[in-house]
This record gives sequence, C-alpha cells and structure tokens, in this order.
Amino acid sequence: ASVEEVCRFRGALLGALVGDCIGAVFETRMTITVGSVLSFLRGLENNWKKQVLMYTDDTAMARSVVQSLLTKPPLDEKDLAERFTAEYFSDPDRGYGMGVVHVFEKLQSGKYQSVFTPAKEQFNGKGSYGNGAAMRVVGIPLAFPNVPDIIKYAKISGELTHASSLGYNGAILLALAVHYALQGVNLSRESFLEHLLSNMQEIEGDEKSRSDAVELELGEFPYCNRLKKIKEFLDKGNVPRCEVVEELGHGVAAFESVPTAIYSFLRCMDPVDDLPKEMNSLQRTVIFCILLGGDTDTIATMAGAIAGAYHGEDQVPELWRKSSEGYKDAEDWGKQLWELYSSR
Ligand code: 8NA
Ligand code: MG
Ligand code: MG
Ligand code: MG
Repeated sequence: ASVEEVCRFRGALLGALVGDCIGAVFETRMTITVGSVLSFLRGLENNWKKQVLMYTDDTAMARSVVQSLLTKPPLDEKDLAERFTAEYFSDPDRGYGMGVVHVFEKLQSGKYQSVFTPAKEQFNGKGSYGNGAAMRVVGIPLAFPNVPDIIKYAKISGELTHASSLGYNGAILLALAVHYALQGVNLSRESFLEHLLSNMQEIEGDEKSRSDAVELELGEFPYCNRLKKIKEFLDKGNVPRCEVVEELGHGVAAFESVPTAIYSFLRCMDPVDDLPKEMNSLQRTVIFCILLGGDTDTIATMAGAIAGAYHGEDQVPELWRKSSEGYKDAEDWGKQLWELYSSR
C-alpha cells in the first residue's frame, strides 16, 4: 500500500506542475480549441529536449511552501514569508498577480513587526481574494494527515498574502480537496463532495467569513453554494463548458476558480465527449481546465494537484512531465513529503 501512496504524493506535485506549465501557454490566447491544445501537446514530442515549459508564479510559490514545510516543521510563517519574498526578488518575471507584489516589497523593506501585516493592507485593508493562496497550497495536505491541521496551516500559509477570508478559504478548500483525493477510490464522488461541504459549512460559518462574503455581495456561504452547484452539474451530466464558466467562473478570484478546478477534476473522472478516448482522467482534467479559458494556468494547476493525488503519478504522461521545468524536484519532494506525512 505504501508504494501506492508515494505515487499519489508525487502525482499531486507533478499534476500541479504540468497544469501550470501547460496551462500558462494558453493563458493569454483569445481562442482555445480542442484542436489547438491537442496539437500543442503532440508538438511536445519534438520539442522537449530543446525547450522546457517554464513554470509560473503558481509553482514558484508552491515550491517555497514545500521547501519550508520540509525544512522548518510544522510550519514557520517567517521562514515561509522569507522564501516567498526571496523567490520573487530573485525571479520576478513569473507572472505574479498585480497586487501581491506589494506584499513582497513591504516584507523586503523589513519595516514590519508581523509578517501578516502587509497582506492585511492589500486592497484598502480588505485583503486579497485572489486565487494565489490556493494555487500554491498543495504541499500542506501532503504534509499533514489530519483535517484540523490542514485547515490551520492552509489558512496561515494563505494569510501571508491573502487576508480576505475569500482568499484563504479558497486555499483551505483546495487543500481539503487534495486531502480527500489522496484516499483514491475509497471515497466516492458523492462523499468527496459531502466531506468538503461539511468542512466548509463550519469554516464559512465564522464571523469574518460571513461579513467578508456579505461585503462583497457574494451571499453567505459562497464556497458551500458553489459546492452545491458542482453537485447539481455532475448530476446533470454533460454541462457545456460555457455554462461552467458562467456559473462557476474562470477568473483570478479564488471563488471564481477553486470550485471550477474541483468540478473539472470530478467531471473528468468520466470520458469527455470531444476529448480523445485514449486519454486518461488526469490528461482530460488538465485539458478540460485549459478549454475553459481565463486563468488557465492556475485552474489547471489546482485541478492537476487534485487529479494527481487521486490517480497517482502514473497518469502524468512522461512527455508532459519531462517537458516541465523542475519536474525532478517534484518527484523528490513528493517522496520526502510522503515520509513526513507518514511520520505524523
Ligand atoms: P493578487 O493578490 O494580486 O490578486 C490577483 C488579482 O485579483 C488582483 O490583481 C486584483 O485584480 C484581484 N483582487 C484580489 N483581491 C481583490 C480585492 N479585495 N478587491 C479588488 N480586486 C481584488 O495575486 P494572487 O497571487 O492572488 O494572483 C494569482 C493569479 O495571478 C494567478 O492566476 C497567477 O497565475 C497570476 N496571474 C494571473 C493572470 C490572469 O489574468 N489570468 C495573469 C498573470 C498572472
Ligand atoms: Mg501563474
Ligand atoms: Mg499566470
Ligand atoms: Mg494564473
């Protein structure tokens, strides 16, 4: 059983990596068709030795989370803040969000007593609700086996840049999705969603979550409501992609992308009408996310993490893997996180 588990840990990191690297290619394209995505992927065969696909901010920050978890357990927020900041300044052109850069500048200035203060000052004191806390969170559910720890540490890791509860709750939701995905087929699609819904009901019931959601006019329990929409869509069957985008979103806000990633993973357990029959579930998941358009790298990285945790690294095609920058680190760190997780 243990070998199978290592596969899931490596799968989660590799799924996240290929989702970011392949998704980023399509981020700025106006029209994305099945034909264009498939032809790009076929072209990797002739290209991977010459040109690797660069990862973006999503993976750069996910790498910092993983490295911090492995060297400063259980989670050292100062160490993590330093890693995010050092990584940004050493390599700023990875496509970071417009707002988050100010957090790094403030952290770098050394004027702040608490590493959490710069994030609280974002967007006139409202904090960011971008998907940046969720896009990098995959290491947390791979380091902690228990739900309360995952909630606690996903929140802390998120709050370094995302002080709005909509931002860090998105990270908590994605972390929990990866956690339940690690259980594989032992958990049905229905109970996977029920677990998430019951966790999020408690999380979104707290005072700050309620008031932030009301202030943004999202209604109460925005993540719970979107989880219910996911269930409705899955019961319906082949919901057109435009309707998925309309109802669940494909934007840079966490509430317009984390539920979309979860839906894409669940939907792509089954074949998708216009995708090749020989593709496996993880391949379908990444391509499905890209075809939704919008924030393609981030939705594909989040869905890729869940799909990789569920299906294991065998579903990450060799060609996709070796075309992606830093894939060997993902393999090594998957094993190390599995050891850490198993020791807890
Ligand atoms: P962020 O904190 O800067 O948030 C991202 C964006 O969300 C901001 O630039 C704002 O436009 C908007 N936003 C967040 N909070 C608020 C608020 N309270 N009020 C008004 N607007 C708000 O950075 P992040 O780390 O959350 O961003 C992650 C995303 O940025 C990822 O998609 C990542 O890949 C990157 N990125 C996205 C795009 C894209 O447009 N798809 C392009 C380049 C980079
Ligand atoms: Mg990115
Ligand atoms: Mg980007
Ligand atoms: Mg993005």
